[in-house]
Amino acid sequence: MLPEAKKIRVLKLTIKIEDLWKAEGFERPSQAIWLEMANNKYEYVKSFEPEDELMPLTWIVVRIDGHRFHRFCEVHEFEKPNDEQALNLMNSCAKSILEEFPDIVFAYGVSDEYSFILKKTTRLCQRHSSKILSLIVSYFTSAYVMKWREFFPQKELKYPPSFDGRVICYPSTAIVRDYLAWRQVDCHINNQYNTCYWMLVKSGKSKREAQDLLKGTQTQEKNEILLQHFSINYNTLPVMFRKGSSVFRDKVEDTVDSAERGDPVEMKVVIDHSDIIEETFWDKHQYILDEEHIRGN
Ligand SMILES: Nc1nc2c(ncn2[C@@H]2O[C@H](COP(=O)(O)OP(=O)(O)OP(=O)(O)O)[C@@H](O)[C@H]2O)c(=O)[nH]1
Ligand SMILES: [Mg+2]
Repeated sequence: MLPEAKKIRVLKLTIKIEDLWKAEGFERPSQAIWLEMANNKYEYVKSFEPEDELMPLTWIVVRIDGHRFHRFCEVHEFEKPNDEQALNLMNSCAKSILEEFPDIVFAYGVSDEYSFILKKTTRLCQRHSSKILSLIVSYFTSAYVMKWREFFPQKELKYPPSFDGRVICYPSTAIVRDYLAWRQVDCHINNQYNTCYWMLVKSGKSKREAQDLLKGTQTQEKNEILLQHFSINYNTLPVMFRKGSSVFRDKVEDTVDSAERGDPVEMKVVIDHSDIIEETFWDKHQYILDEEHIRGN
């Protein structure tokens, strides 16, 4: 449909040209033909649209990140440094995305960010970058709003959250594994720092004092601060805080009934907090990033 302003312009143009047609003794063209001619005249504007088809046969990674979530978390009084319910809400949105888009094979999330990996052969949105990105960002954001009450029944959502996003193509599985390792190392570094920082602040230190105390400290020293000052063994903190969250399809436990019936193994989307840097996870779930398997589909 043409917007009103455009319709009026087309109509004015029609009237003027109609006079010319009449003066030359021609029949008045039908409105449908006229609109088609007008459309051809304006169609050139499409040539300004950028070509944004992503490289074929590359893993597509979409990373979304909460926009100004520092403020969003303050306004909604999230627990510091980790709000379990807020993280569960993020995970639930990611799970919905995997359930909606079969070509997304894996997702990894921490804090206010989530990365989604699309299989190499995906033809989702004909691999148009801006379409894929806007689809995932908008789906995640509306899921976040829709599910808010489920995770925060006592808290009002005070203003609309928003997420930004980017798309990156990786040519090999090894690089995708490194990408995920990078995000999980980041999760560890930030979580360890934030846990120490907020324990120091909650115990009465000023924010500046806490920052100064932690400046230049290594992993081991931070663990010692936690143990000596607060009797906290970092490794016993909830695994979701330390390792982040992975979302992927996994085999549902075989039931006796289904095995007896010879049913095919059912896959369902699960949320997990494994170490995804080590081989163990990938040995167990080879099918997730298996290119041969993906090509066979
Ligand atoms: N209290 C609390 N804050 C959180 C939690 N998860 C994320 N945040 C906040 O969200 C921020 C995420 O970091 P960034 O993405 O770098 O910061 P941002 O404010 O979202 O800024 P932009 O992404 O650049 O728009 C953290 O610095 C925290 O302030 C949580 O579980 N609890
Ligand atoms: Mg953010």
